[in-house]
Amino acid sequence: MIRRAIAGLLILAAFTASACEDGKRGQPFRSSQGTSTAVQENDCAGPSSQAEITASKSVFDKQCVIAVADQPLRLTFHNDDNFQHNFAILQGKGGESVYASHFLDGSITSTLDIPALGAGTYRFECNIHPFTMNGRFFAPRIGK
Ligand SMILES: [Cu+2]
Repeated sequence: MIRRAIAGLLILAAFTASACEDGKRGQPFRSSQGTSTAVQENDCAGPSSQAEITASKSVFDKQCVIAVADQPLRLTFHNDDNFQHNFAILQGKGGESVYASHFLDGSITSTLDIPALGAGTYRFECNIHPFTMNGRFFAPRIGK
């Protein structure tokens, strides 16, 4: 019985390891200046005027969101927990807040209309759980 449990754990560990490797295959995001940033998440889609994010077990399912500079972003926010989270954008860690949604109840999906932000790299976080729920928010300039 114990031996079978250990075998199960080893299989799970192998799966987890390969899943991590897959996660590193994403193309690095390039800003309009052509400089490569360190983002490695392949679920970092964009630039776009629409994005989606899920809060579950007090973590976000993505570590980056890419809007478009000077354009609003419609963010679909799924809260899979049964308690509140929110979505805030700051000028870096501990920096000035440039946007903060109200606290969003658990087990619902909300549509957040985030106003246009100037070109740059920001930080997003949940104001209630900033240490476990955060990521990078990019607003690159696209087109001309
Ligand atoms: Cu939270």
